[in-house]
Amino acid sequence: YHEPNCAPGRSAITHLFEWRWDDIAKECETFLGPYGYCGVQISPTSENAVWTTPFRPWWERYQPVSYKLTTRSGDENALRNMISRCNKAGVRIYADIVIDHMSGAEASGKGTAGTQYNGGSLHYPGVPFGPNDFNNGVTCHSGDGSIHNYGNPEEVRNCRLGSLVDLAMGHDYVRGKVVAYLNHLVDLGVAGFRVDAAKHMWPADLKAVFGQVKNLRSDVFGSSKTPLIIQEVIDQGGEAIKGEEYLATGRITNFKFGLELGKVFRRQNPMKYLQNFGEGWGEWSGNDVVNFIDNHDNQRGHGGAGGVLTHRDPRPYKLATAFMLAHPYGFPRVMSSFSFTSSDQGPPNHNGDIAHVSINSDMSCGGGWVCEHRWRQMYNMVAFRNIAGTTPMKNWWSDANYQIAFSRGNKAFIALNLEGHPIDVTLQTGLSQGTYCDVISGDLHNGRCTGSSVNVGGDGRAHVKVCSDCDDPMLAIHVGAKV
Ligand code: ARE
Repeated sequence: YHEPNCAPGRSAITHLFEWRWDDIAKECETFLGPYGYCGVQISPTSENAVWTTPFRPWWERYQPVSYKLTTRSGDENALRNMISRCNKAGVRIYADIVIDHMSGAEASGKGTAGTQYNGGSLHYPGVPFGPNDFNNGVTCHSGDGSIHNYGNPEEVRNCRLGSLVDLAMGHDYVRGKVVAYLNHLVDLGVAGFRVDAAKHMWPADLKAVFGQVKNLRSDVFGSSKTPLIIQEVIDQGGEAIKGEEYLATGRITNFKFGLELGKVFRRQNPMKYLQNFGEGWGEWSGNDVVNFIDNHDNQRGHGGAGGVLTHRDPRPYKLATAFMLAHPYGFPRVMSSFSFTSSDQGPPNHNGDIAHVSINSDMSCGGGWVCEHRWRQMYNMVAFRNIAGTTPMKNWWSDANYQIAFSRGNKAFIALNLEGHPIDVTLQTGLSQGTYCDVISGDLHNGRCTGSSVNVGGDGRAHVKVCSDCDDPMLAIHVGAKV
């Protein structure tokens, strides 16, 4: 459950938040495959409640009403087609699964596939689930049925998150329906799951569920491969429920990571302390985590927000993301957002139908799609990570509080600067003699660097210059972009 199942040589995923399935298919073929992304976390695949007040918020997708595969991103055929095209392009798909709960108790009507449901009376005939399949006053003791006290694990797991009606995952019948849903996705060719609200389910119940999920398709992944499981457990310290409780069933979302790097790249904690970042900072083992700078919740003030960097602060955000991708610790996820002015606002749309992503001539996106994953500083660092592979961090250098550099063995080298003066010094890069393109300011194109370049001498040393008052105060070179 910890193995990402990437195609060989790939090592980072992106979350294409609220994208349509047909756009993701195209993105796999034209961009993600060629530029070396391992895979995509997609938005929830199950039929959800349709909200009109507020109008079609992004979060309606976190309110399932059945396990039919029709959502605003497309229907089952579009999903199947996308997964198979992405797999052919060498890009894996990780489905966001919402299995802790169904819709809000206040919601009723028809879902995105046209299925009737009623949250108030706990009727979801599309599954079917009924009143006996949910936690109730016998299992939840919070008084009003919702979670208030995160210090009480029983309340967090048996009561409702907000008003979301809470499935009784201890029941064999409920487990069976969830397992069938997950096996359906495995049959379509997914490589794994992001498990929404995992913290709100008992670890033993998750173990029982995933224990019954079949192995991945052998025609795509080889024999006896299990899905990658990314459990959304928000543990920033100080609560009763610990990330550790979930490591038997896969990786967990590392919310400490973005919080800590947010502080560093906002200049609230010296960058030079990053020398032993990762496990050395009290975070979980690298094999147990998925790391990210921000996610679809905390970038807009929902779950676990506070202090994280987002695309709205592009300068420190690009530095933090480059550090994440350059550093060997953990498995990274690059956020890909749509722009918004209110925290409920859904994706770009026409009367509620999600709009296609438009691509500009410089490869960036338009039409309200931010596409951080298409920023050169991001995708070139994905290639840097792929090239670095498993080579350890070496040649650490730090000078002032906010100037650092390190290499990944003899494969790649990066320098980052947030001081008020440039880096202008000769450093050991670990690389062999030659001229390398700085992949932050440009690319290797027709045997030449379109941005700046670095000359490494026969002794591995190079004169490293990094500006201080520029947009991208960093430099990165690797053996894949050697002139
Ligand atoms: C919406 C309304 C609610 C209403 C509900 C039902 O906002 O008022 O009761 O609908 O009608 C997303 C949105 C929610 C939205 C929900 C359903 O963020 O606003 O509710 O969709 O439409 C906790 C959980 C964590 C969760 C975060 C948001 O532990 O699992 O809250 N994150 C996931 C997803 C979200 C999604 C859900 C779960 C629900 O990533 O996108 O919600 O499926 C501390 C704790 C955290 C806690 C955090 C916030 O930091 O440590 O555990 O996170 O506070 O309470």
